[in-house]
Amino acid sequence: SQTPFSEPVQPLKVTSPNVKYTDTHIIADFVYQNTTVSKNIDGTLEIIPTDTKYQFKTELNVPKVGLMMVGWGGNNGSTLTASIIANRRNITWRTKDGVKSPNYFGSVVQASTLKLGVDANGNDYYIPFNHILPMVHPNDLVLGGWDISSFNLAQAMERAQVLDYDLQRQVSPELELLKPLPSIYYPDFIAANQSDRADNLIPGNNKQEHLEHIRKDIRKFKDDNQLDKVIVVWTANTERFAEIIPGVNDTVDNLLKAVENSHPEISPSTIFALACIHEKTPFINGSPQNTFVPGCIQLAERERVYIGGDDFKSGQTKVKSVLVDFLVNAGIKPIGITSYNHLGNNDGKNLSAPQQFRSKEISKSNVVDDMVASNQILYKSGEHPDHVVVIKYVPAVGDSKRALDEYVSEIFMGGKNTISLYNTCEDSLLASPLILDLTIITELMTRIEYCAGDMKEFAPFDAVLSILSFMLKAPLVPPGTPVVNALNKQRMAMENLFRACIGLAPQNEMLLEHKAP
Ligand code: NAI
Ligand code: DG6
Repeated sequence: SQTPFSEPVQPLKVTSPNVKYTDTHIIADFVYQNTTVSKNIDGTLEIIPTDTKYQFKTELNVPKVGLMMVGWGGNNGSTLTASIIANRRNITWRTKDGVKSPNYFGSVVQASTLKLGVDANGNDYYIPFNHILPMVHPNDLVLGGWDISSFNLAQAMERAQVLDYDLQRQVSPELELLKPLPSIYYPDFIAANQSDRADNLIPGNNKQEHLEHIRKDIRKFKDDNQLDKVIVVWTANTERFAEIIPGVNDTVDNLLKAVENSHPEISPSTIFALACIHEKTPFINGSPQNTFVPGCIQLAERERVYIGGDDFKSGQTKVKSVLVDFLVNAGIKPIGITSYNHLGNNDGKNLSAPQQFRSKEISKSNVVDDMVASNQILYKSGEHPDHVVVIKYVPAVGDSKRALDEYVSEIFMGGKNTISLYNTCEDSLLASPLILDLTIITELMTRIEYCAGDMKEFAPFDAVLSILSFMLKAPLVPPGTPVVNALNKQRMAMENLFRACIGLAPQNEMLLEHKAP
């Protein structure tokens, strides 16, 4: 098997009676402190601090992991593949601004740090995010996937027009050897304007046979590359929403029956998700459509296979999930949020069709709900800011998306505050690192188990991986549980869970050592 391209990272050793190390695992005792609040009949609050004991067991060995992308030949898929090769081989390239070298900027796991604690002088001590627990390095991922377009990855990279020519030139020979597997194409689910690239298709119209075909592809990829695990990420075109029809996709049995009957409302992305679940392979949806119809979520829960989604949260929405959080927490009341985008890549072309735009409009529109609901001083029950999302296809700007936002807020004594933002960047250079974060954190989660209450043995987390929310616009959460959109809370959830796995208390910024030494 292939020698890893990355340097191994020594696992952290925490000195604490709450943490045990074996040759293969870290086992940490953790007390989850919370507060339950309820309202009495007389309107007073009943407030009870709670302590729940957990044990977290994390496997230390980093396995050999394959990443299979659906839509591998698209802008994100080709950009990520070329960039990983550039990083692996440390390829530098010339631009009019000078010589550039590869990096993983934009990846939380690879390019951000987290505060571990304080040093002897009380100064913050930061470590790379990916040192908190052993994680797979992107350079070591074995890449593969499917596309309805037959372009090899070199042609796909050229078509995407994202990376500089001098870099393309150098990675092309290696990319030419990579060719997406044929995929499933149900024309009704993506824009009609995509039909001219659909020349790499699994034959026939039988959806059960398509599902079996994808299962076989995953198994073969795993065997051929001697992989321990595969993670599949949907970075293919945005599909229209599937209609939720009782008797068709509302339960596991109905959904599997509907696939057998090739029901027209079963989308390609749902077929991929089902194939992955059957193969015990985590599946992440980077687009906005409702791939995870109720029957699909139920199957993932039943089979205990991780799923995550929906829709990469890259630029405009990430800023929104920071800015609205800031405004509302500062006691300022956003009343109107207007977001325009225009872009000229194939994603923009696909989104120029009304049904595909509608999927994106939905995922971009719900992102302020939890922040609005958190402040009953500013917003009465049911009150919500006006929120409008516009996307236009302008081929001339290519992958360089423009995002214009206006936030109008009500301030002190009837005043108004207007913030305008203008953001330009290559869309795929923001989205590609998110594919890595989603893959790496999902893989890590497959190595963490927990035990609490009267559980007799360790078990995996809920199949719906809400811990991935930081990277996703419309986070999928276990049915009946709250959705968190605020970016800072999403990051805290990740950091604190991983801290708990090595027996450390959640991060807090009280800095008592400086205030009350
Ligand atoms: P793209 O249009 O360049 O790539 C999508 C690829 O999927 C194409 O190569 C297409 O041939 C392929 N495809 C379509 N249906 C397929 C199927 N059933 N099976 C296999 N392949 C299929 O789009 P891009 O820019 O790479 O984005 C991919 C997805 O990620 C889009 O849905 C987009 O909305 C979403 N997204 C992108 C973000 C970004 O910043 N680039 C951010 C958030 C989400
Ligand atoms: C136009 O909105 C195209 C979309 O695919 C977005 O570029 C993508 O969803 C990123 O959106 P955001 O809001 O996270 O920047």
